[in-house]
Order: sequence, then C-alpha cells, then structure tokens
Amino acid sequence: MKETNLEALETAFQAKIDKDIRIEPKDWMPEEYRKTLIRQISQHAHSEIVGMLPEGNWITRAPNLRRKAVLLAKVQDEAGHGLYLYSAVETLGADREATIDDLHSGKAKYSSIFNYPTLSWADMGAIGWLVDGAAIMNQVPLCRCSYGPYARAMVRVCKEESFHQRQGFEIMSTLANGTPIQKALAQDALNRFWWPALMMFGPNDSDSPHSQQSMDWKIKRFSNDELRQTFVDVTVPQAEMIGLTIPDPDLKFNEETGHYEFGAINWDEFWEVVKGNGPCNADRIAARRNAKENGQWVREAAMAHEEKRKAKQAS
Ligand code: FAQ
Repeated sequence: MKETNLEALETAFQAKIDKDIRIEPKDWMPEEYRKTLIRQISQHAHSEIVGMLPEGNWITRAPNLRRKAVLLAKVQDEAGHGLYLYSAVETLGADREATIDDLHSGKAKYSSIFNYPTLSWADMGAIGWLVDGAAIMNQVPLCRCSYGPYARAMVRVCKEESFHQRQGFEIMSTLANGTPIQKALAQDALNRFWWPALMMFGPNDSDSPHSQQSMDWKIKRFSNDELRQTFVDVTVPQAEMIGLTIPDPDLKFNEETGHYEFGAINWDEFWEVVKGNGPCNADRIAARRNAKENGQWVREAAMAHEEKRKAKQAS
C-alpha cells in the first residue's frame, strides 16, 4: 500500500476513535491495533477458562446445596465468558484453536491470579469478592472499548461478574460473622488473596509497555494504577464493614487526596508467576491440556453426528 494511502487510512481510523465511533470487524484497522486486541482478548479468554479451575475444585465440597448450586452457576458463567471472548478473537481473523494451543504450550499469558491455590471454602468468598471485584473494575470500562465485538461481549460479562462479586462478599460476610474458626478462615483467605488481587491490574503505569497506545486507541480507558487505586478505595471499607483486616501495615487513608495509600507490591513475585513459576501454573496448564485430550472423543462424536444429520437431510 502506498505510504500516503496508509497515512490517510490511519488518520481516518484515529478520527473515528476520537469521535467514539466503534470499530467493527470489517472496518480497516492498523495491524498493530488488530494484534493488540488479539493479544488482550485471547489472554482474557484464557483467564476465564483457567479461572474455572480454582473454584471448580470446590464444587463437590460446597457446604450446602444452595452454595453448591450458586458456585456451579458461577463456574459455568466463566465458561460462557471464555466462549464469547474466543468468538470475539475470531472476528479479528485469529484462529481459535491456534490461540488455545498457545495457552497449552505456555506461549500465551493468562491472569496471574489463577496460579494461586484454593485451600479452604473461604477462598470461594475471597475469589468472588476480590478477584471478581477486581475483574469488574477493569471490565466495566471495557464496555466502552473502541472495538465493537469486545465491548458488546463485556456488557453481559459485567452483569454476571457483579453477581459473582456479591455472592463472594456474602460468603465472606457470613464467615466473618460466624464462629471464631470461620472468621479466622475468612481472614486467612483475605490475607492470601489481597496482594495477588492488586497484581491482577498489571504492572505500574511506568512499567506497562502497552498502556499508552491502548489508551490512545481507547481499548483501555483507565490506566493499571488508576484502576488499582479505585479498587483499593472501594474494597477497604467493605473489609471494615465485615470486621476483617487488610493485610497491609502501610495502608492509610489520605484525607487530602481522598484515597487510600497502600504498601509496596511485590513485583518480583508477580513476574515469577507470569513467567510460569507460580504455585499452580504447571497444574493449571496440565488440567487444560487433559481436558482437551479427554474431550477429543466428544468432539469427534459431535462431528460424526452432524455429518450423519447432513447426509440424511440431503437424501
Ligand atoms: N497476569 O503493558 P501491560 C477474571 C502482562 S478475568 C498476567 O500493562 P496491558 C474473571 C501483559 O499481558 C481476568 N500477565 O499490558 C474471573 C503484558 O504482557 P504481553 C483477566 C499480565 O495488556 C474472575 C505485560 O504484562 N482480565 O478475572 C497481568 O496493557 C474469577 C505488560 O503489561 C483481563 O484479561 C496479569 N495480571 O494491560 C474468572 C481483562 N497484567 O502481552 C474466574 C482484559 C499484565 O506483552 C474467576 N485485559 N500482564 O506478553 C486487560 O485489561 C489488560 O490486558 C491488563 C494488562 C490490564 C490485564
């Protein structure tokens, strides 16, 4: 393509973004915009699917029928989110199977948070409250993302995530108001999930190579640090309300700024987990690989059935 032609296309594309006009799959887009979206949306899809594992582990051990039904529904919602997101990736010309193979080979990233173990029932509360809470904080602005299919998928995802967040907070609140042992379980879950939840928002803005371009393209509407701060400001009073303590001796409210100041995040831990060396990375990938291999016969049977149906219809 001629230089001037390309420049004109790029200018028209940015003008659309600046006017908040959505970019749709058949519209012209810069290759880097397409690549950025494929990267982010596929990582997001993988996170939803891998994110089913830590909670799936507790479905058979939920303390009563109501809790079991709710947890089952939540984990199924996450599968649904993964499916919308893989479909959104396909609208960009990416091959779904290839993106999944990248997850299984360790090439593709997924959220660091899902590489931590779920040790007690209280972890189901902490995940809903903190992990879904952080996910909503990050995903509500994505409903206004410049890429149409991603933005539309996020609307439904966010509605479901907000139910997830509330059910998690309700578990935490029940445990925190229960026996001393139940309260201790809730506090222990908060202690283990607090810092990994803050890491979910990604590196500090000064160390985030993609943020500026993604903000210029209105893929991201707020920076990693802005969203993390909002999450802390919203979540600390919730912990106080149910009598739990945030595990951060440096946490304090700044009257002047109206924000909570918090302690240093352990970025070495974050990057180790992202690189594949977290407590559960190997287990998570092995579980996904097994699911694909063990499900092969189901896919083959479904295809054979479809072929038979088509042949019958044709005759
Ligand atoms: N974990 O330059 P940035 C959920 C990577 S869904 C692993 O700041 P960007 C629902 C990043 O990819 C949770 N890697 O990157 C649920 C990049 O690496 P690359 C997932 C991370 O894209 C709840 C590098 O670091 N949500 O929880 C992480 O501008 C409960 C540099 O970073 C989404 O995916 C991390 N935490 O900003 C399910 C939302 N953070 O690609 C089950 C959509 C950063 O160059 C149970 N994604 N990295 O190799 C986003 O909003 C963005 O992609 C960010 C990162 C904010 C995650």
